[in-house]
Amino acid sequence: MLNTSFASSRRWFFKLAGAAALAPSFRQSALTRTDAAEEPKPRGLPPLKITEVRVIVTCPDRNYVLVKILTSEAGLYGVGDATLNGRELAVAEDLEKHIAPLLVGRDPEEIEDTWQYLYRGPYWRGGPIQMTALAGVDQALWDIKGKRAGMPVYQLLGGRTRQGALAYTHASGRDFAEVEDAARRALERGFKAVRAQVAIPGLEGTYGTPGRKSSEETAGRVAQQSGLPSTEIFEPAPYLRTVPKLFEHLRVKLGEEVELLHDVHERLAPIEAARLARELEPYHLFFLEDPLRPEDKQGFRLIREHSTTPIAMGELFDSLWDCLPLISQQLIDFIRCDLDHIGGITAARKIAALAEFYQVKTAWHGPGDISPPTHAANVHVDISIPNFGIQEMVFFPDVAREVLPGGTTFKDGYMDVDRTPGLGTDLNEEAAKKYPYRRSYLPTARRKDGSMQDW
Ligand code: EZ4
Ligand code: CO
Repeated sequence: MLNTSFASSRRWFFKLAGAAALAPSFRQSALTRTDAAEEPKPRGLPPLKITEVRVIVTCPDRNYVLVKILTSEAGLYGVGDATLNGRELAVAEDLEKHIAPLLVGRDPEEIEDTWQYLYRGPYWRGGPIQMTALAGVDQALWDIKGKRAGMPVYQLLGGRTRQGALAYTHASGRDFAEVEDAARRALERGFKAVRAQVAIPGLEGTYGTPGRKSSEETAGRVAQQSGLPSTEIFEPAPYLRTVPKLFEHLRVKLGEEVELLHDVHERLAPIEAARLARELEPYHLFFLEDPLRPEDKQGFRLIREHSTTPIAMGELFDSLWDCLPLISQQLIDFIRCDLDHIGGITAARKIAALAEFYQVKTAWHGPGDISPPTHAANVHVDISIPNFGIQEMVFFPDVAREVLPGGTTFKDGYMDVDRTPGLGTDLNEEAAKKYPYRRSYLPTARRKDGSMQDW
């Protein structure tokens, strides 16, 4: 409350100070010419306040944490996504117990100031839980601002720079033929770019592949293994032998035109990643995704020194400052932060602007474990910046669309958003109640000798 009254009195203070600064004679003549009829009418929109912050945890096939921010204007609210896979309740508690009380009474239009207040205000800054909570608030505030302006968020960000956002989907399989089939289905659906992942012979479970169940990647796959995390086995040697052969197979069968991508999922050591990037060169990947752990910025230099395969990184980053050395030293070609974990649109537009200076393009994370408002936020940024690269996407199941209607569209390989004011997504709170939270974790991975491995 204190904050709000300060903010509005500050505005009046500037107005009065401005008037007092005018030369007395001018002021005098202005005053004599001013009668009651000319009393300045209030211009622009009336002041706005945040009246309530609702945190909704729901599991329409996967667990999602949503933030709904209500305002003093009847019917005006915003919805943001604050989902952190496997730690959903920690973010929900942070929002409910610590952040909501700070927001009620504030002006929802002051997005940047709210971002700074929630980031620097607690003294303890950053980390995935706080940054995801902040992203949820940030998205909801952009949604409100867009609705209030009667404009889609991409208009507030500067307007369209492109007709749509080139999208990529996932194709995976137990062997090369299954991956090829999945890729062909994606191409039939209109995709121009496909991320390919294959199970590694002799290893139980491989990131991004269907295991023994089916070859269809759906947004709901991981949530079905509720309970405790499963364990997959990873060994770099068979992985490094298999992946180049997969892409040789795909290029032979699918030709040169389709854009192919591969996600290492932070599983390699720098010298292994350098070898893989080099051996993949003949197959001209659009990019090799997340080769190293997020902690290891220096390791990217080794990859760079050995290969011209384009490198993408960032879905595990939770700080703008994580992106800085990789972009400014041109160690990557695509920055692919998650708008739900990096601090929302406010963070993304700064990262994109920084990347523009270094010819780095964006490829925001777009998996099924973040919900439609983040996917919408991705596309609003994608279509309004000059240095967009590509957009990862999934198709949400009907239950998720029932809870979170609206959002992105897909046609002929491109994502888009329509002209709906705000983010263009909504939240059906009644529907959300039908799908209560189910404890669920991402899988973990170990080496054959039982030691811990990045998943
Ligand atoms: O494993 O979002 O590029 N996409 C990915 C995802 C991540 C999940 C983790 O929560 O790497 O599938
Ligand atoms: Co990834």
